[in-house]
Amino acid sequence: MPPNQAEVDGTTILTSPPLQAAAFDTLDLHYWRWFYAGGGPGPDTLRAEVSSDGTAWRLVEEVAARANSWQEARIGLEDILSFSDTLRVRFVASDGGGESIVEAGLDDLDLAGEKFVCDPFMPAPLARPNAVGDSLRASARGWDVLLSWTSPPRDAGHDPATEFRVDRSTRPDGGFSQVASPTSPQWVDTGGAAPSAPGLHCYTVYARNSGGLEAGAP
Ligand SMILES: [Ca+2]
Ligand SMILES: [Ca+2]
Repeated sequence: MPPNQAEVDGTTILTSPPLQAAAFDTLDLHYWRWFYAGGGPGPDTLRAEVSSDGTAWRLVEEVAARANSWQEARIGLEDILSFSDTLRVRFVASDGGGESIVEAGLDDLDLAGEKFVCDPFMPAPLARPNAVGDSLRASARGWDVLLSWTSPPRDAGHDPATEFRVDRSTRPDGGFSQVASPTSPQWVDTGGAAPSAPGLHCYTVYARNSGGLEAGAP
């Protein structure tokens, strides 16, 4: 048989059935290919293409050089198209530009990928902390008010505080509202002692963690 019989003339296309790929986050297309082109004008090519819908095709690779031997290819598809449950792969062997001897072969094709499943991490809730109690101290530093207190200790029924709620009022019997939530047992009320902020300054501090505020906090 002459070598230019039983070889590619024009275009020969091999298309996969639809593949269920929507669940994947990555996919590698892997195969071995044989491509031979010679004896005439080009372009003579072997193209690998992929499609999400079987209609619009995107190029994976195009081979024009004759290898005349089995060559391995492995190409990640996640940057080429979005994955669907109708993903198709096709190979297009073309003898263009006039008769050439064009031969193409494929073997050992597989698609392998990964899906990443991330569950939200839910740490076990802490037991709410002991109270700051009467450890709160206030002192003036220039025109600022420096507050400091003792971080309440952990014991059998209480976990450490992870932050504190600082409330402020202009009278001791009420009217408090939150002004800060520091994570260490101190806070500076900047300008709290300035001439522009005359009058009484009352502060309360409550310990808090993921289990809630200290017992008795409003
Ligand atoms: Ca041909
Ligand atoms: Ca040709």
